[in-house]
Amino acid sequence: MHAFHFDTLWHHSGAMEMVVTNLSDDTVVAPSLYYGSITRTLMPSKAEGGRFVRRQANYHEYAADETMALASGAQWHVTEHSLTRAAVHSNEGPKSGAILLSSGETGKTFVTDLQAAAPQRNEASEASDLRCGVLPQAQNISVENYHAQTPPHLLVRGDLNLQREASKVSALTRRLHPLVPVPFVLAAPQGTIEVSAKSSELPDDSYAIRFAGGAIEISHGAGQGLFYALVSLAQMMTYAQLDPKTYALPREGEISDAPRHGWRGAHLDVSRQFYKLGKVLRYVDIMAWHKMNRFHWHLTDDEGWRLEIKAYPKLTEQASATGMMESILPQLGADAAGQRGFYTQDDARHVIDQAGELGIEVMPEIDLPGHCACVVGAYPELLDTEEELESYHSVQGFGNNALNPAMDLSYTFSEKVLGEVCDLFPFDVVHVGGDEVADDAWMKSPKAEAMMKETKLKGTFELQAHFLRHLQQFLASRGKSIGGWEEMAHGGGVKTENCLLFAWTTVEKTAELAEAGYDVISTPGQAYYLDMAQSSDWCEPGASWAGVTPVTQTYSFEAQNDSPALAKHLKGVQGCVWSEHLTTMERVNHMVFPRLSAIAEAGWTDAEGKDFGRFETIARLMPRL
Ligand code: TNX
Repeated sequence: MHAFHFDTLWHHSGAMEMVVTNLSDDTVVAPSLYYGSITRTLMPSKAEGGRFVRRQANYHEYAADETMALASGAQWHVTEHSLTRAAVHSNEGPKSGAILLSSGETGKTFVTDLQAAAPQRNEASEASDLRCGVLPQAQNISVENYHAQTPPHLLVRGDLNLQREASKVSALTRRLHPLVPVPFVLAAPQGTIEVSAKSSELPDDSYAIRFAGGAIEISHGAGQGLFYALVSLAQMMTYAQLDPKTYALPREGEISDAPRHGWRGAHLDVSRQFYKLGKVLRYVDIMAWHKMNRFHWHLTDDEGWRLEIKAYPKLTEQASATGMMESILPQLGADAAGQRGFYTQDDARHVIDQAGELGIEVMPEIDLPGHCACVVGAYPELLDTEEELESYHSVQGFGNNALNPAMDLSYTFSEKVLGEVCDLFPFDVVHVGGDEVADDAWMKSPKAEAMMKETKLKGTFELQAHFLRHLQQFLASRGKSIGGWEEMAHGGGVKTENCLLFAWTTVEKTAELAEAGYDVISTPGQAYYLDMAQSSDWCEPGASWAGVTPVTQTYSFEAQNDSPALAKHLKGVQGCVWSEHLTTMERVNHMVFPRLSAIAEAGWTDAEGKDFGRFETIARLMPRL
């Protein structure tokens, strides 16, 4: 979060007004301010509200009076009348800057675009809900009388919480759409449309926006209601700038909105391809812009382990690398040098914090007991030494890649790893995979044979379920629920309490798991796997095991039907981004968008509100990775 927000106003008298809002909890005594601006102060300075300290080229510094105390939520205005030039574009004011505290520290500051003093006002146009550029579509839109030219900014006025949320959504908009003006400013010239907000009895995460009398009023429920209202307004402002023929800001009427599902997830496989921290953060931003709220971070798989675990340093020293000299040879997309990369626990905290600010919980996935080829490569003691090598193969072709439920070390390893994961990730579900163990795994392990004899457990899947039930108990002792793919129900399965399963192999699987009593997230390969090819053309990239998935199929899929079990147990929907084929960012963007936007809309908007034509028009404008 930014501790300060910095707006600037251009006055036609030739003065530039700098307005700093203190978004922190603390009163700040005698702050200074620096910024870089191409519209420069001409010596000698003629400033009001602050004392000119120094300038070097575009660097400027001003100090407040020594007795000045800037309370939390309060604003400090400095107006400079002596300038080298008249500003004629919004990028000619401060581009960057920060508050300098008397302690010598710098306060994190968000800087908006320079605003012109007299915002343009225009006359009206027609009524239609289609001109509100929001995605996912809001549940009820009843507005009219659009601005012929949407103003660049809205002035947000209210308490500290509202100022913080608005500044945060402006910063998010800037990251995703850097070429349009930020939607919300906290100081503006007279005549700028004002936005106010109040909390109300609306359900959690819901909101309403009223446009009337030249002002905008938000009312919102608890949770993310205010944030979602501001994101909707930010989208309307942004798309009115980007495509003014199609989108505009209304002057009259009301939007009321609430999410359809509690879980609106997006998954990212960072094992098959490693994506740098910045891309992961951007993925989280894009999710927030779509009002998605659960990031499923697939951190481990056969091809690479991506999370620092203090108890097992070789997981990141060795298991995070493929290459000619590594235990995992170069796989999909890497040259002979292989691929390496992982996130430190500090990196993970960075993602968790940014996601948290944007209303997103991060669910980590540590894929167990299968998909562990790189793990046993780094720690071969996890294998039963008497088990024949390559005695079974996973569907992806890895030999002996599953931790063996007959070995104590499998439990020690999993508990130590999951213990660190529980400490690191605050979200109450930890996903432990459970998928795609070969159906003959461990059947040639003498240790597994002995265990089966002793316990009467039969075959791979009963052994697997035994192991997973143990993990479920362990996680419960740490106050967490277990998450896993649908195979967690095999072989007798894990307990239905404190458990969330992800149905993926077929469209029917969601209801089957719900009928078996499991809470379930619907993510069928046939609709929501964004690695599936979008057409049957030879040159169209993607996987094919679940068929061809054009965006129309993703968009029209409905996870919910009349099943009473689904009414009780369907917790939401999720898009999965498996990365075997996503070898370049161009491919990622080609395959993930706009299908991820379609899933976001399925998670938020009731079936009656869906309309492919409307969706397609706005989906084109949504940000890419
Ligand atoms: C199945 S979905 C997998 C992944 C692959 C994906 C490719 C699941 C639980 N397992 O390991 O990446 O298919 O579409």
